[in-house]
Amino acid sequence: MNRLLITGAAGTLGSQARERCKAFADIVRLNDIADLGQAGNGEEIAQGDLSNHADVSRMVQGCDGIVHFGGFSHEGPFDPILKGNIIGVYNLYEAARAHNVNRIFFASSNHAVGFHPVSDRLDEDALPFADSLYGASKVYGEQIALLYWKKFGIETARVRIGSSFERPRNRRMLNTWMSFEDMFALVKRIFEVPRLGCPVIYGQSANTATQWNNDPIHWLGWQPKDSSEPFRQEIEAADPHPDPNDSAYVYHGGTFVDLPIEES
Ligand code: NAI
Ligand code: 15L
Repeated sequence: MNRLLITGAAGTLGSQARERCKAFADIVRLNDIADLGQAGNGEEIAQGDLSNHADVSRMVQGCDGIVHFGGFSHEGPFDPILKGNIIGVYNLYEAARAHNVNRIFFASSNHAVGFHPVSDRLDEDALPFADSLYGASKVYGEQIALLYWKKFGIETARVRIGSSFERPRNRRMLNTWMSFEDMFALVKRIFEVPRLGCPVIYGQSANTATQWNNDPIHWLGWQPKDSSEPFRQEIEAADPHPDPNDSAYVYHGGTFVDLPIEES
C-alpha cells in the first residue's frame, strides 16, 4: 500500500488510524473538515468537506485505498447527515471510480440494523432496519458500496461497527464493544486480502455476550482478540439494577430507537 486516504482523521477512530495505519501504508493522506494540525512523517493533510465534490476528488486522487471514517457519527438534524453521509458517500464513490481506487473500508454502523430486537441474532443477511436518520444514512452508504461493486468492481468492507472506544462505557457495550486493536487489525486485513468483494462485517471484539454472527466472513482470516469481560465487574457495579425493558437491552441499536427526529 503506497498511499491510503483516511477520512474523518480528526475523529475518535480517525485519530487512531492516523498512527496505526502507518504500519501498512507508506503515506497516509488525512482528511477532515476539522483542523488536523501539521503533517507528520509519512502524512499528507487534505482538509476538506465531504459534501464538496472538488474537495473529495482532490483527496482521493493518487490514493490506493480509502478508510472512510468521515461523516456525521450519531443521530441529529438531517442537514449534517445529508452533507456528511449521503452527499459525502456519493462524492467518495464517484471520486474512487474516477481515480481508479478499488478498495474501501466503509464505517457503517449497528444502527443500520438497530431496530431489530436483540432476541434476533443478526448476520450478514439481516434486512436493513435503521433506528434513526443516522442509521438510515448508513443503510444508504452500504447500498452505494454494493452498487459500485456490482457496476464498477470497487470492493468495500461494509463494517457495521458496534461501539469502538478506548473501553466499553455501559452495560450494552459489554456486548457491542470493539477495541481499537481489533478495529485496526481488521482495517489492515481488509487491505491485505487478495479478493474482498463487498461483505457485511460486524465490528465487534471477541466479547462473551455477542449479538452478531460473523461466521460468514471466516474466509477473511480476521479474528478479534480482545473482550469486554475485564470491564464487566466495574460496569455492572456502577449500574446494578438495569431495567430489562429499557431499549438499551431490547434493540440492537439500544436507545437510538427512542431518539426524536430533530428539525434541521
Ligand atoms: P467522530 O465523530 O469522532 O469522527 C467523524 C469525523 O468526521 C469528525 O472528525 C468530523 O469532523 C468528520 N466529518 C463530519 N462531517 C464531515 C464532512 N462533511 N466533511 C469532512 N469531515 C466530516 O466519529 P468516530 O467515532 O471516529 O466514528 C468514525 C466513523 O465510524 C463514523 O462514520 C461513524 O458513523 C462510524 N461508527 C463509529 C462507531 C464508534 O463506536 N466509534 C460505531 C459505529 C459507526
Ligand atoms: C455509532 O454508530 C456511533 O457512531 C457511536 O458513537 C456509538 O453510538 C455506537 O454507534 C454505539 O452504538 O454504541
